[in-house]
Amino acid sequence: MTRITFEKQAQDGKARRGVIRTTRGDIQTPAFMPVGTAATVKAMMPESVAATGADILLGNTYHLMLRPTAERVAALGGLHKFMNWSGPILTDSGGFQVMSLAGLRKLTEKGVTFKSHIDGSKHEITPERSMEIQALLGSDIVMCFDECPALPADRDRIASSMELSMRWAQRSKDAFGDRPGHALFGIQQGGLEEDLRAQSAQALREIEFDGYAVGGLAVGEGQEAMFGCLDFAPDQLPENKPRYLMGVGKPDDIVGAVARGIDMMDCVLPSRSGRTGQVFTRHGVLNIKNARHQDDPRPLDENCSCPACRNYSRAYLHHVFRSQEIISSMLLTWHNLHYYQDIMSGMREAIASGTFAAWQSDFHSGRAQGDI
Ligand code: PRF
Ligand code: ZN
Repeated sequence: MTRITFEKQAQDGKARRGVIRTTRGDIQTPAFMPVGTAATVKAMMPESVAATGADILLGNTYHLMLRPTAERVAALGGLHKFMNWSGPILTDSGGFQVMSLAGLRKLTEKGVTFKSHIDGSKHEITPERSMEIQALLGSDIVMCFDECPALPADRDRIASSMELSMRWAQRSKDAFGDRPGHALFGIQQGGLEEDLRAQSAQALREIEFDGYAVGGLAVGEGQEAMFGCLDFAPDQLPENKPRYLMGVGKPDDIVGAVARGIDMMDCVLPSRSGRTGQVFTRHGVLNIKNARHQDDPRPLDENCSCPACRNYSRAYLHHVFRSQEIISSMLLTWHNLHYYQDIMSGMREAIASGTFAAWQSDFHSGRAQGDI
């Protein structure tokens, strides 16, 4: 098989259930992609990440180009071999991470120059260089190089940024070339404006991509505004290709995005929160640091089948968190990733059986707003 394909198997309202077939394995959608920024999902062995139910990981151009460098990863056999993950990998293109992490940045028509957040050294990413790095890494799903303004921003700023991203999308496609077995995804921009989103979608459809991302959301606008945009943005993208919402989100953001026609998402939240003691459960969010857990023999979530919930009490997890033991990050990350994948498989089953609305109201009922 030489092409990455998407097959939509069922639809319930706007929610879609499908499968993306790659040479490294199938991705069941809606899919949640754990973030493995620096060639590791922090605190997790790759086989443990797979055991949570993840079909695909996300990696980052920005981090890997700085350390250990894309050339070194390529010389060592590519990112899959380097990090011992044999499933598909999607890589982000770098621009978004430059804007959020790098010091001293300069944006031109050509690309972006910046200083490394690690050692202050100077680097440049252009659409062409981003394609080259992602090819060196051996990424299965390559993202276009784009620019993402923080919100709120002036309409003029959002429009000119979107237009630049569309010129970069064409340059990304030209530089990507024809690489059987590897996919290139375009990224829609345009802030919260329906007409700018439509223009962006039209430009991307003309270039033609293997999949389409909704970029530029979850950058400070809040859930209500994000959902407002997701009420029209996914509909502007091709119906027969995967739609990926970048960098989202909390469990209720993910459910709301799938309800609006999104097929793929990624977020650091479940893994990062695992390291800071924030635990996601079907009843709401729990902070294991809280002293009220110190004598509690119950598991985090009695309905969860992850190792943290099967084998350990809240009291133990509280103790190892307070003692800064490494197993705390391992167990809480495992639980959070397992919970996220439970949500995804629950949604996939509900969409397939035409019961997504009921699943959604069940998901929202009995969830506390504050700490549980
Ligand atoms: N573009 C890219 N990566 C991203 C985003 C984007 O707009 C976002 C926005 N939520 C997260 N990651 N390339
Ligand atoms: Zn669990």
